[in-house]
Amino acid sequence: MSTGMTNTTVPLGLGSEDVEAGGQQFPDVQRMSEGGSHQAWADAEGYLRRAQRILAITHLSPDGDAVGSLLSFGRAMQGMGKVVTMACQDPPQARFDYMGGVRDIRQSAGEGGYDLIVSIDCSDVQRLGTVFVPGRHAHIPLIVFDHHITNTMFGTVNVVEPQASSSAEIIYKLLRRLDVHISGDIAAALLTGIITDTLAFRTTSTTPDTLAAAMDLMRAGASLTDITRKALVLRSYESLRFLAAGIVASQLEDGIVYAAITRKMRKDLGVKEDRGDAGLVGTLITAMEATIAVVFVENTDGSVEVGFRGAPGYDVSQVAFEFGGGGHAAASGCTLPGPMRDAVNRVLSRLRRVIRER
Ligand SMILES: [Mn+2]
Repeated sequence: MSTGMTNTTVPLGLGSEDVEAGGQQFPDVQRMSEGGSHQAWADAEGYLRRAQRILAITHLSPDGDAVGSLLSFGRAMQGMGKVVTMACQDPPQARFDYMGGVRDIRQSAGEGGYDLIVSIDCSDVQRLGTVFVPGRHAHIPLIVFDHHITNTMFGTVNVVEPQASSSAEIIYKLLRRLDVHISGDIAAALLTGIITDTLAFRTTSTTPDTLAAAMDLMRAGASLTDITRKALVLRSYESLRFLAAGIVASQLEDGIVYAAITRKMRKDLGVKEDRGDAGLVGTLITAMEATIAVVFVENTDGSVEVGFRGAPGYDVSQVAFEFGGGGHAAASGCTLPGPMRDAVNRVLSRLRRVIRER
């Protein structure tokens, strides 16, 4: 689960039909298949085997699943003799430096001459950020590998499996299909994606297939304890203080626990950059009284980052999607324009409806 699932360019208030129409931006390339169907897998495999120069992109504000899936995919394709550019609009956090090659991830597509683009862990085309330049890239076949239920199916081929715990689990399956050797580095990157998106095998998305993949990756040399500590447990002292202040500032009303972190609060805490919610929303949903947790963080530009968590039985993916974002039933996010007060009011009134209608 990522904390900052955002979508800054889809205007607010779009109905799902509008967003789906927005997904059809590749008129030059016939859409071949959708969903994680046999056909989609076969088509994806065909494209990957034929490709020579691949641009692989993951989402902005990359989390462990984004970084781990991108790196493992990139390394494996390089192992198959392909030229691969791995790209992400925002550089990965330093905590992921233990993964070999994480500094090879570039912040733009470069010149390229690509014959294939691969999107990993992105639910819509906006999540590709500035790396994807429609004028230069829209005519190139695009394969989408993703597990977000809100995926808009924006690729030429869409391997979208919402039941998968993580995109890393899908990439693992891909590498097994392609019969590529899974080195220790690739295994560590894949296990990072699985561990971070399942919060160390604790989410409802964790299945026997997830555990089987993790077992196989441990056998290939990935350390469960080391990765769990580095990718999930350790945090900076600054973010610990942010978390504490957020918990103190939170309120509980009708099963909704929420916190609004203003620019002033961030300044007082010494948090200068826009760095998400430091895990605050994931902490708030651990309150027994909470059915939904939501955190609002005011960005430097005045926009408001919103993160949602739902207790089992509550679906927060649809709410985020309606506000132009996306995600999973249990974890989702969006970005709203300021001011903070308006963003809070709009979201809370919508969430109260979710609770009433359940
Ligand atoms: Mn993911």
